[in-house]
Amino acid sequence: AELQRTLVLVKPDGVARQLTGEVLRRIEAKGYSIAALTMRHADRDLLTAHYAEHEGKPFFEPLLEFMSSGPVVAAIVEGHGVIEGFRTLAGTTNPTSAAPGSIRGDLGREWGTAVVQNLVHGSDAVESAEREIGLWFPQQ
Ligand code: DAT
Ligand code: MG
Repeated sequence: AELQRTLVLVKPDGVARQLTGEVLRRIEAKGYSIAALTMRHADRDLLTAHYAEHEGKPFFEPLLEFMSSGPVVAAIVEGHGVIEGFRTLAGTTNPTSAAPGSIRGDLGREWGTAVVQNLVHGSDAVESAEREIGLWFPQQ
């Protein structure tokens, strides 16, 4: 697979639950490289741009509320096939049905909130990865 970059976020639930190290450990254990790393408390403008594809959906407002509820850790992760590879490490969106062995499957659960809180974000395509990296790491 081609050498790629992806944007990974440890979401506010992951940071609050002290799972940042566990997420980064799994990324590094897989053999991917962390090329940049930062912690920040995202504002509405950044999150609206980041999640533009979901604007207008019923979970959009709860998603922005959740994502701005605390700091997130953002990373640029590099590796061959890393875009698909990190999404496989993360597991499917809903932590209830995410496979055991994945981050969401092992560590996530449902909380009965209007938005699914699932610990991590990973870009889903080359174009979205580059767009998202530009938002979170404007200097890269
Ligand atoms: P993913 O994060 O797996 O790429 P997504 O891009 O479809 O999933 O959605 C972004 C986030 O929004 C997701 O991580 C959790 C939340 N979400 C998605 N679909 C949802 C739904 N039907 N109800 C509540 N929250 C949802
Ligand atoms: Mg997505």
